[in-house]
Amino acid sequence: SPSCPDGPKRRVCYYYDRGIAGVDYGEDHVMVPRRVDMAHALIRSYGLLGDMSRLRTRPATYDDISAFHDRGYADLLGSLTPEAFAGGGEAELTARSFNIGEPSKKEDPRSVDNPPIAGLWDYCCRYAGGSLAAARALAAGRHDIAINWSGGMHHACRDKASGFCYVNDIVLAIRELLAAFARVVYVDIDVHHGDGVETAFVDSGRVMTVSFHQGTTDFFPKGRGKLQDVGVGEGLYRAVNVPLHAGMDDEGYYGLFQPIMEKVMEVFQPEAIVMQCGGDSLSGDPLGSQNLSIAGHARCVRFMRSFNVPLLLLGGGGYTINHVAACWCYETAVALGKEIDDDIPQHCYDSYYQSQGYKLHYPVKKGLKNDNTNHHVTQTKNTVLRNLAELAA
Ligand code: ZLV
Ligand code: CA
Ligand code: ZN
Repeated sequence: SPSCPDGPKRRVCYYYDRGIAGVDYGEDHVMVPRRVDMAHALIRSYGLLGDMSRLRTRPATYDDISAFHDRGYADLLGSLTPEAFAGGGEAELTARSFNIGEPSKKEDPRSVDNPPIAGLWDYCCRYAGGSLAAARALAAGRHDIAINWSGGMHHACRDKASGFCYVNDIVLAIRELLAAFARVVYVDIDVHHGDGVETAFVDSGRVMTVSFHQGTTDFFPKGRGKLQDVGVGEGLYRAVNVPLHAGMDDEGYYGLFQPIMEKVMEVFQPEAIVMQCGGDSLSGDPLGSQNLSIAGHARCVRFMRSFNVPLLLLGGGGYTINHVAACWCYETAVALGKEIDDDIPQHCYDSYYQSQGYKLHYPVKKGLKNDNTNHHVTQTKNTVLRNLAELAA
């Protein structure tokens, strides 16, 4: 029945907008929005579209976006074109002041994290509109799980772009959920720290943010997400950070994720969950150095689903596009409570999966060094659980 903890059925709604697939960060950029189109094509080829409602919505508006973002920044996003930027002058200077088109290494065009892409405003309004509509579907009680794989842009700040993210759809969605639910948990399994979301709610007693991430020296976003960062004021102990070394495997990851999220749910009693499912924590990612399999990544999604609390699933990072698409397709099946075949059906993108033998579940790196010692993992877990116990007291 729908109400049992790991019950097979949930009412799932799904947002997909093909206007996002063609967005181009630039030839040398690692972020490829087409991966969402690839995930969608896979989801369709497995016949999963028939098991979910499709969320159709208008793009987010200027007012939706400026509910969180600075108006000057929203104005810039709404007016910037690649042509105006390339013309130099005022447009370029203003864009750069908001961290758009700003090379971190002078004269190296590849060092631009946040390029002034064509159709920028439209792109932002579409992925943010999807997350807002998903949040509204949960708030209205129309669905148990809502999915937007084009969302999850966790680095965007109130007044600047960061880490490939321009508008923070997660913050917008959480604000929407707070109109209906007393407390919301945010959990982030992208390999990067969810800094934009943590900052937005760092002093909130109603939002608990949890990020698992690579915390090695100089890893982006540098200096954020330390074990000791626990929130402030009303938000004290309501920010949770789980920094990891390179090479984490499925077993070690779940050994942290399961007890920490169990405790979070127990002490905070959220009425809704938002999960950022960035695929750059998967084995072989060119930015991350973790060693998770798709099954290991999805096991975290299945665990959050088992609480039977309204659940918003979002995308995020992930830079081996065939791996990410396979992962988000599998996680869509997990949301639906369906097991799907490992053999990828024939479809428009199937040549992308040749390197993984046309299987959904590709093998993790065998013999990769795991820099997370048992001692370090135990210490991290105990520190986090001790902090969480402060909320129960
Ligand atoms: O997956 O970048 O490290 C959610 C997400 O979490 C940096 N950026 C910046 C800050 C100073 N540095 C170096 C500048 C690098 C600029 C070019 C790349 C170009 C090619 C390949 C990889 C990168 C790159 N950029 C790797 N890591 C970065 C990070 C940003 C990571 C954002 C993760 C976003 C969507
Ligand atoms: Ca994370
Ligand atoms: Zn990431």
